[in-house]
Amino acid sequence: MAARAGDASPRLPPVNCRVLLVACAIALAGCESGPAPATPPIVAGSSGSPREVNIIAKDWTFLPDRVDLVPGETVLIHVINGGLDIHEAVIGDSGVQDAWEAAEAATVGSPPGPTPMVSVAPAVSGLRIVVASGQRVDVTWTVPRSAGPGLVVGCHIPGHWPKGMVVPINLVAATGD
Ligand SMILES: [Cu+2]
Repeated sequence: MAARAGDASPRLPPVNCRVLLVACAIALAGCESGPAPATPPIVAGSSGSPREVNIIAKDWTFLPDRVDLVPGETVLIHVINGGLDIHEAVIGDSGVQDAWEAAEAATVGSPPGPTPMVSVAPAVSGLRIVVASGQRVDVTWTVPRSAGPGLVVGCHIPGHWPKGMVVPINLVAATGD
């Protein structure tokens, strides 16, 4: 029964307080015995069952602040642009990021409108997903088995990289197979 304003608080006899304390102690002990993992286990994606990976672009960062990928797995990447500006997710090492930064910087000064077509040499093209504000683009991609450290997700719409639009990729072993 809900207490009404003006009701006197019921006074619990001392024995009930002790029972309550014991119950609390049991509840706390239960929490300590089975800590939940910080992140859920990763089951590597396959071509028939790609693992879904969400990357949210904002003005001027990405969420999450680190992207876990398993070398050789196939992922279905959802890039969601929650910002007001156009953004992109370029996945690659520093050579890939440098190539896109240079190519897109060359478009500065072009008339307003859709991002001009830009391209880089295939060897440094990586994976690039451009997403307009408020939109989502889904891309299925197989992480190269040869993927090494140094991969990041970056945005090279002119001016965005210097604002910090880059998050690291953490190459991990599958933990949930
Ligand atoms: Cu951006």
